[in-house]
Amino acid sequence: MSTLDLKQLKKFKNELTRFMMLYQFGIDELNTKIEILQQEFQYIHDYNPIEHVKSRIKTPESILKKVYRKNIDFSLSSIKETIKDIAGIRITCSFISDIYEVSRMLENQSDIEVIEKKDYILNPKPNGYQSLHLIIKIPVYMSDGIEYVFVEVQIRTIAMDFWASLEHKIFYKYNKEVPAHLINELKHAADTVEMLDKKMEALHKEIRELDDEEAELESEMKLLNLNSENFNIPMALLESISSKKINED
Ligand code: 0O2
Repeated sequence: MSTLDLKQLKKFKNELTRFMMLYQFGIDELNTKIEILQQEFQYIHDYNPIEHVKSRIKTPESILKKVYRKNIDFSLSSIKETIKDIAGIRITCSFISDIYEVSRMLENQSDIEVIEKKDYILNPKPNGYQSLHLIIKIPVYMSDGIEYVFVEVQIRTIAMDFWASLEHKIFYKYNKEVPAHLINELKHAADTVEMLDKKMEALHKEIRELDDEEAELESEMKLLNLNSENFNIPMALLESISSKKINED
């Protein structure tokens, strides 16, 4: 290999490394945002809507395959503009309502621009696939200025995730030619996932309403209303009265 070729190769390698680093930084930034939301939500609502978060960056081979498949111009700038899922984050939630809550919290951040939103929960794919997909654009602060990167965010429940990972394995095991009976079984399983998610959501709502009622009752018990004025009843007084009552009984 000539010195010139080597020099060019080294230059390209540096450019490619910087290109891939941008996506890693984009993911790091988004992970921090998600971590903050999780902690704040836990503190305010005493509840964490996110079960787990996974992230990945497409390998250069996988990017190249997409470049050929989509017939994209072979330059880093056009790849950056056209392939919007080089960086991906998957957020798994317990309940469907959490998916929309997490999505809303991310969409409301002023440095996040939502480029595309696909709601495969409202409109599942024909095979039964469900998830909420967002393509977002976020700024990455580099030493020589701001660069914007796209990140694909997939938000789904644990049950949807379970289904999608099995479907993915089956799809590749059969080299994308899945036998008809398995396609049918997967669709049935997806219907069960939908039913289970709805049932769990209803149970969760019922329990939370019960918690709210109990909390309301407890705070009401601590107040004494006299002449339209509220007075706090000291906790020690309440406790001594109730223990005295138990002893008498
Ligand atoms: P990987 O390895 O997970 O990244 P695109 O081809 O991405 O430009 P498309 O297909 O319209 O456009 O995007 P869509 O529908 O938003 O889906 C993108 C990703 O969602 C996929 O990425 C999968 O991760 C997931 N996905 C979509 N449909 C299905 C499905 O039927 N089953 C499963 N298991 N996952 C699905 P990649 O690039 O295919 O793969």
